Amino acid sequence: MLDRTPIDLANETAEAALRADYDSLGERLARAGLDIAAIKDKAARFAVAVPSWGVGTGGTRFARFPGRGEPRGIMDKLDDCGVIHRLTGATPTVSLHIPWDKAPAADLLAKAAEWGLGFDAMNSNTFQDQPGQLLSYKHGSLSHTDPSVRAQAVEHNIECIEIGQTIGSKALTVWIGDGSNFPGQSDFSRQFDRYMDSARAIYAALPADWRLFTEHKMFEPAFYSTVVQDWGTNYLIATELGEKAFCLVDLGHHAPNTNIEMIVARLVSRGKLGGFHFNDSKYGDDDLDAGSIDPYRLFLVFNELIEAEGKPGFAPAHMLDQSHNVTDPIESLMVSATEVQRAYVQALLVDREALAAHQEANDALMATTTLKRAFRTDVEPILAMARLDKGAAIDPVAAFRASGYRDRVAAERPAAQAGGGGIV
Ligand SMILES: [Mn+2]
Repeated sequence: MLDRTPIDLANETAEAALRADYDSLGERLARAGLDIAAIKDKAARFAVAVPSWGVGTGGTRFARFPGRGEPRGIMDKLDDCGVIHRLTGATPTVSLHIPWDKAPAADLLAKAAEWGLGFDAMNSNTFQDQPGQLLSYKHGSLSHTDPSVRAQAVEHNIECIEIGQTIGSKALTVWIGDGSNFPGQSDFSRQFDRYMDSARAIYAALPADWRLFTEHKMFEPAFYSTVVQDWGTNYLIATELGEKAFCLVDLGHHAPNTNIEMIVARLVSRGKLGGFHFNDSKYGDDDLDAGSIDPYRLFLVFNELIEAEGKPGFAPAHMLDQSHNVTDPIESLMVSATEVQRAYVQALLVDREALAAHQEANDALMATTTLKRAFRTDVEPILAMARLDKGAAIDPVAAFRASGYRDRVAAERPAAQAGGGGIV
């Protein structure tokens, strides 16, 4: 467990300066008609899920360089996730990945309860073969040409739902690696029809109060085409499956320069936005920490979400999904959770009445300046005060380093094997 003493000591030292900064920001916001306490309460309620696989060190196709004290299994992962939530107060749920995180439900629930954690969406895995698995996914899973491979993949997804039901999860996220590497390798239409048949079988097994999230990705592991390539395909899937099916937007799964915030607006307008996998990228996929390259884009995504707040049934799921190759995963996830929360709070500051008026008047300059004004506001005192109120850390990374947690688990957990590749 985490020793509270260093957190409390650091908070005591930093509290007076924080209160001064918070009061000063409060005065500034009040001049714009904004109530800082109400915004802080919203910030405190904002939550983003941590993926269980995120607390391990990631890797690339070339190598993986394990960190110290890497989690040995799901119980260690839940401890690490608990630390992230204890220090940020922003990550109350964990998203499990099956079969990596298989464990008796009672053990999972007991460990989660130790840290005050719950369970977010379940994630199935048909993009790699597992030990003892009968049929291979080398040439696809839910869209495979062989019906028995498709049946195996469907069965696995249903098992994920069943496991999720025992631990209080309410959603299944499906991402498949199916696609093709060469023009002509697959018939696009027949392949998609096979995918839809499989997806319908999974959807039919979904409990009444569950949601199904499908995640699109433009490339990788297939390098010519993927079956669920883009948001349009994803929207087709969610629409054809039914009202419990929604599109999941992973920020890293688009071509560079894609206008993701507009995709978000489109999906919101049709009630099909399921949620997000937050990360950032310079070139592709979910390589980098949320907000590390383009925090303005993250803000623009949240600007669309705030615009949609209050719409019936609008409840997008928030999760981090990123690979940590050179940083301590706990530190990266804490910073990322805070960055996502920051974008949310900045978007709350947008003067929507003024923005709408500028849009109606075709005043492009004032419209964009209205957004920029919110984005430029340093909302750190609001985030830090929300953390302090919860007993979390004013400065999570500093508190984590002072806690000695990494040294302690490094002593308990045997060093992971170096070498090998694989994006995890
Ligand atoms: Mn993802």
